Amino acid sequence: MPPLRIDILTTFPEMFGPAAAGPLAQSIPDRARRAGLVQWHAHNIRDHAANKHDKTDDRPFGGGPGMVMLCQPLWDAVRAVEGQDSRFATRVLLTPQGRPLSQAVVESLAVKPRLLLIAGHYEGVDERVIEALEPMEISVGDYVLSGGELAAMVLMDAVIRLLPGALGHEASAAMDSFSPIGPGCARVLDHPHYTRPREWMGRSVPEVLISGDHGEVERWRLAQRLARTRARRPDLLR
Ligand code: 9D3
Repeated sequence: MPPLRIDILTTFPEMFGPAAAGPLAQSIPDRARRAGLVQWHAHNIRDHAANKHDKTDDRPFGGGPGMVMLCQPLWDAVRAVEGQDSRFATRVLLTPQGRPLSQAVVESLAVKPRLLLIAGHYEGVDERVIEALEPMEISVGDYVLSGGELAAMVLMDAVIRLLPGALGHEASAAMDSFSPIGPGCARVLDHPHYTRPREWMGRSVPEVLISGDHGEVERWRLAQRLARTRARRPDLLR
């Protein structure tokens, strides 16, 4: 299988660093990249600006704060970058107006051959280029970021760890039936975890976990998961 190719279009490509040394060059995404499961490239939208001052944005028609991403540089950047590879690219615009990112969305993206992520530091993108590009529009949650770049990295991390071979054997086996989130999995939070020492600053590990009774342990963990979900995330239980 050829690597998943991810292109990011942004006016701050430096935020992604070199693939081998940027913020995603750690842990699981770095191992996946080194194993040839994924490659990513950050491109500067500014390089495609056809105007005098390499402008990528302008003031909004109708007035108001902030700047609006111009149609032309983004459109030309998408066409140029998509032309670097013959495979179809799934276009994703990171925007506060997008569909909330979920594990189901992440799973749907992890099976694509190519992703084109559009992120920016601007008040918005000219609606006409969104209509022309027809990207999926995705938000990473109901809070305000300074731009879409960190949202793109969140999406990348979530997608990359799902690529076959990205997780160690142990971790991927654990995914199947015990992952607390995602379709096909129980919509419940995880149970608490403990390791050595048995007592720390006067706090003991729950007795059941050192009893050696695996059936009791599983029943206790399930009860903990349900109780925590009821208390912290009742929305997950519908
Ligand atoms: C006053 C209107 N604001 C929209 C909520 C303006 C605005 C704020 C922040 C416009 C863009 C941004 C930059 N954020 C993103 O590009 C972004 C984002 C986010 O802020 N939160 C969650 N997910 C995402 S995905 C992209």
